[in-house]
Amino acid sequence: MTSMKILGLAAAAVLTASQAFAGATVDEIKSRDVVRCGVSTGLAGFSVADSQGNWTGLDADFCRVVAAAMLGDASKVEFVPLSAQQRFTALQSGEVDLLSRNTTWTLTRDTTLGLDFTNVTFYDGQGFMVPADLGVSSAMELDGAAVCVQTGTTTEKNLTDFFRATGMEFKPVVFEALEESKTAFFEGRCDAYTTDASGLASIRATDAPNPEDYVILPEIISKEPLGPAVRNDDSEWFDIVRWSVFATLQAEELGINSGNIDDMMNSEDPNVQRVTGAAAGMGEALGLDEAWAYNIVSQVGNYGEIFEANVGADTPLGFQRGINALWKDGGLMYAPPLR
Ligand SMILES: N[C@@H](CCC(=O)N[C@@H](CS)C(=O)NCC(=O)O)C(=O)O
Repeated sequence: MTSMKILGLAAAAVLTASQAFAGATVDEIKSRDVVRCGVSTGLAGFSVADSQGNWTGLDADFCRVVAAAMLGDASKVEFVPLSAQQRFTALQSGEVDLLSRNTTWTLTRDTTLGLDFTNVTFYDGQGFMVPADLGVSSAMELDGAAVCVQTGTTTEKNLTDFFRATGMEFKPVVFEALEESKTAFFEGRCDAYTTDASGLASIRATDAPNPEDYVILPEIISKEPLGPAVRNDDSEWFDIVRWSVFATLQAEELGINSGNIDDMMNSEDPNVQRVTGAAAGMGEALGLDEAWAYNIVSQVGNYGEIFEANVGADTPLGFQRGINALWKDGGLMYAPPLR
């Protein structure tokens, strides 16, 4: 047999194996009629449940975005709260269909855990929070500090890197549960608390007995691009999640929002028509209804609406868009062409 033929057979075998899996998650979600979405156990602004079990937050909304695209109904989400330590096993074992849980996209997670990151929904970076009466104004003054940190996170690793790189000493005080780590910090068992800057703002605004008593230090010691992840065995599902997120960005870029999308149905602009579904083809390409993006924007909103409602200037977190602005406004948020 020529080497060409052998190669050809090997390629065919690979194709058959991947075809067997293509769409398996999609089929399962369709028959179950609900998307199982892994979220944090409770981080205001990102994913937090109220006493009725209603989840809110940017990560929770991206679960809804995917359900709207896939099932035509943003409410068809089963939220599964997961600690940092539990999250990847829950995805690998099929307990959840996707993670939308302040999870950082890194090389080793992408390559060794059998998962793929689809997008970045929030560009973040790691920082430190200290009690104001510690009298520290820079992370460079933390030599010898006891630092509260959650295990199973990039946070834990960056913390070690930062202190090694700066030649300072520290004592990690490690917790699996977010709740315990916060309690320990607010009870004064650590000099500093470290996590993603978004998490620090959330914890300071919603968990501190008095937010004014705590200071977030200016240094950002890492890159934490946060976004959804799926198992790497179903490219159809991967595409649906990825393009659902992109649709929220494309809608914002075109000025389409939950309030005006019905009027936008009459637009003559082909770019707008591909989002509203007035021009067919995008839904079919994804194996979805042509109203997939219409359902996302009308039921959940465009990216800007999701950002402002959960973490924006008028929320307790009070974030400016910053690097999370659209590319045309000087930020990093960019969707490839929806065409
Ligand atoms: N982005 C980092 C950290 C994510 C993380 O899990 N942070 C903690 C501290 S804010 C958290 O969200 N905990 C929520 C929970 O355990 O439910 C990562 O992906 O490792």
